[in-house]
Amino acid sequence: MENRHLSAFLLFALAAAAPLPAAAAPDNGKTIVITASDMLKFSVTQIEVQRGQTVRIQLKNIGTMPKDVMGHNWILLKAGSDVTAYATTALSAKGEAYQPKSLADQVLASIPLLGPGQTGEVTFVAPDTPGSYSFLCTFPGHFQAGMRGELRVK
Ligand SMILES: [Cu+2]
Repeated sequence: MENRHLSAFLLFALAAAAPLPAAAAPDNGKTIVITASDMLKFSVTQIEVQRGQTVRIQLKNIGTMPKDVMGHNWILLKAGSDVTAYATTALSAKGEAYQPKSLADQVLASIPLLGPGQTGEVTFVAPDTPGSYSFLCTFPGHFQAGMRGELRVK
């Protein structure tokens, strides 16, 4: 009897702890799939969203080179951030996977560094302020080679 009570309790606890159904994006949500390759390019460099819209970004590293020489991430910065300064600081933040903690307050959303064949994603709510928001890959040399783009909030 004790055991039955315990199992019932455990089942309840497991159900309560179960994650919510996959990031239930509302009907007005938008999903953008971006690929990144060994050619130092994002497949998508212009994204348009409505303010307050739920946005899901999926980044796929379709390259084959090892992560430590050709990793890719996706960092979206807040309005007014200096994207070049962020990229420059990130160069020396290898220990933080090129996402400098000292500038974390400038980041709106991010997908951490991915190796070949890996996929990452992030869901966020688009800012209420219309305008242009920069995104970039901060693996050394990639932003400088053009791995960057713009999310426009309308
Ligand atoms: Cu990259």
